[in-house]
Amino acid sequence: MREISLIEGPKPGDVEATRTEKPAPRLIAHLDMDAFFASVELLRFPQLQGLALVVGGRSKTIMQQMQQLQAQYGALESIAVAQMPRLRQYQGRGVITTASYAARAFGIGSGMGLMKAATRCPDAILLAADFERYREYSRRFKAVIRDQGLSLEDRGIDEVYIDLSHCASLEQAQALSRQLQSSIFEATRLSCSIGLAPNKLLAKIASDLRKPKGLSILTHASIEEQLWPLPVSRLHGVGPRTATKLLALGINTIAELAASRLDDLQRHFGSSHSRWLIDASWGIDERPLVLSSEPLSISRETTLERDMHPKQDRRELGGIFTQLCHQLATDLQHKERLCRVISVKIRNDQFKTSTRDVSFTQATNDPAQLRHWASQCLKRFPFDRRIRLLGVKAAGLTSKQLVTASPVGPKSDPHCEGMYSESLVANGLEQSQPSAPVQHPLWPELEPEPTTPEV
Ligand code: DCP
Ligand code: MG
Repeated sequence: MREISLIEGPKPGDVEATRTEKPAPRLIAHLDMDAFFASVELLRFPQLQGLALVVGGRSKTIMQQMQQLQAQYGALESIAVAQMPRLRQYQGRGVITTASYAARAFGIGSGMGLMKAATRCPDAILLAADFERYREYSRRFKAVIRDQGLSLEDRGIDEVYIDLSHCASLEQAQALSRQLQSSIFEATRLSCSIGLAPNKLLAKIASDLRKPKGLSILTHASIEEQLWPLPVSRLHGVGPRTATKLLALGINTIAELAASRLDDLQRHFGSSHSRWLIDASWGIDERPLVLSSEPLSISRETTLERDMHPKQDRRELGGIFTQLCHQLATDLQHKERLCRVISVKIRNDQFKTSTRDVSFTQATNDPAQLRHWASQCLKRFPFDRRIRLLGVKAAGLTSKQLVTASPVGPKSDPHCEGMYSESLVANGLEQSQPSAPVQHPLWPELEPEPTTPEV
């Protein structure tokens, strides 16, 4: 058997590379389910196997149509394919949550508007999302991994990092990964892809190299051959904005990024972001696994029925915003969590998504408190366009007991202790974009008075 050789490579121009002690070699697996929502749907609609299928949002029309078909045919698997809803029939503003691989061949995929997708693949079958069902399958596949005694970092509904550093060789890790794929398939009838690498950054890229049912290895030895030819956007953390800026600098591939000079990048991206970009291009990532089953954040968001004007639709928006905060508070209370960070997300009519967040020391799950902090974030948006989507997220979660026992007591004025930051978000990847807070006299006018903190 070959010994694992996955030790972090030296950083270019990094003085720390001269240090004598080597970090302990790690072996990390990134496991990602294949076309997750679509695959879960195929389990109950086997007649759609191999066809172009997209899962949309919670369209009432589609759900009613499916209920009628179920009543008519008796069982979901008996429904004639010809009778099922098609993308071309869809009218509305919903987006694709996922598309089957057959549908992706038409150039459609997650995040694309359903009506736009209909122009590319009008005959694709369209199903409404059933999030409760996807969460159940998510629990099941993660349970299979945990039942094998493996430590995992939960990264969301269909992906986890697994620590395989205990494996004596790469071959052993590969065998274990194959076995995991089989066990997950046996338990759920769903397939997944796994990437094996010395760190999370490379493991995440590796799991995407051979989908579906892939098992890929990405070590420092193969960076030149496997990592460098890829476009910079494949680095998890390089969003469309950064990718566009890099392209303007003539940097398209990860190899070009690796060959670029730190001081050149720093003129455009700032110091730590530039350092991160160079490190990432060399496959360097020392982030530890966060081996907790705790949720990292809880969020609520809604795509508005129509694009709303921040001023003219102020009352309606205020009501929707308050409702989101109340729903978020209920979610936190059900999970017995308090939060110390609130973030507000706004997508405008040009699909540009921005977030503003605020952190505070007095953890809370009180709806009025959440609304108060969310309003503080709201004040810092420029509001120069109509609004398409509105979201509120709670992060910095702690359990209620932990906070009660915490030595940090309530501050006399919890509204003066917020720390603010902001970002532009694209495809879920955040890019820091600091700027001065902009005071705005909009929806905060509707803000209810915060109640006394409950802790
Ligand atoms: N998802 C979503 N909205 C997005 C992206 C994804 O609701 N913009 C949901 C649907 C996906 C699931 O999350 O099924 C997992 O996302 P992935 O990016 O892992 O995509 P898939 O699992 O669908 O496909 P792949 O096989 O490429 O992983
Ligand atoms: Mg997936």
